Amino acid sequence: MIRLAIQKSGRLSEDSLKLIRECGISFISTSSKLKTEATNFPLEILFLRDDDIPGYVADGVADIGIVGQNVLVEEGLQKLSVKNLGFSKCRLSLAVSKGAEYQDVTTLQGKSIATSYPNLLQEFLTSKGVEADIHTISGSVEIAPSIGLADAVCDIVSSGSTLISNGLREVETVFKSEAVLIANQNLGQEKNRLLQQLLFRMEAVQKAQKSKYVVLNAPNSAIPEIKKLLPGIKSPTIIPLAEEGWSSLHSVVNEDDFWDIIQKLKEAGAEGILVVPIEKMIG
Ligand code: PRT
Ligand code: ZN
Repeated sequence: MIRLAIQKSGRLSEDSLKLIRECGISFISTSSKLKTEATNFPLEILFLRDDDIPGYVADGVADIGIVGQNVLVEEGLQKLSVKNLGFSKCRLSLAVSKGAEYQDVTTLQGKSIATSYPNLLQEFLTSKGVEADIHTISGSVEIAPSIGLADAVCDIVSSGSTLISNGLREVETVFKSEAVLIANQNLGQEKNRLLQQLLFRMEAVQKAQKSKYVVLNAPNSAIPEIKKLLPGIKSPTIIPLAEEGWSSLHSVVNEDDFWDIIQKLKEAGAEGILVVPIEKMIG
């Protein structure tokens, strides 16, 4: 049995649960529960506040966990990180009042800055040779300048609308973050084996999300050109159609190149192009 800690309720919760389900692991989740057990994998899930997850994993109360890099690094536990998970992306940024003068980070020399991330901020300022007065507050950081508590703030930003609606202007990125899988460093053989199984499944899920399965019809004369556009996992599958001189081609394309490839396929003579999501991709 391996014990996984995830956030009970907040910005990480939904995607953490989704990832576990996409790994083919079933469990009954009730929002009031503190823990639950999977029905088809030796996994127990603990529901915690995100700030407690790195410490619990470091101490072995939980074996593995899902948490934002911002919290992990702020707590000085980045050595626990095992795998980036690609969701809950955000940045820790410095912001000043909209009308305030700002040239570069040296503008903050001697100023006061409110934040919930004093360690990340201190490290950033030190690297820039700036000394400022850091006020650590646990919430509602964005209102600090308007109530006269600080000259600037250092807070988590994703869309940027919270800063704008509080009359603030983002001026520096201090740290970029996404959700990560973390693990205790002395898991032992059995738990490590289960962790490797989970990692294998997570990788298959992530690969599949980045790929699309493409099916198309083409005249046989267009196949050499189309083959060059569709590398697939090895090479495309080609199946003859009932109609003489035509074939069906099946392949996998990367999400990043997707629109570009579809356009070129059409130009090369492809017809009836179907694009299908892939659930899992192994190897
Ligand atoms: O109760 P608990 O302690 O578990 O939760 P929490 O309130 O401390 O954390 P939560 O759920 O807000 O965030 C969990 C994690 O999600 C963070 O540690 C980040 O890694 C990540 N994340 C991603 C964010 C955001 N996006 C985000 N936008 N965390 C916070 N915010 C907040 C930010 O603090 C600010 O108030 O959203 C506001 C800014 O959002 P925009 O879109 O207006 O820029
Ligand atoms: Zn928290």
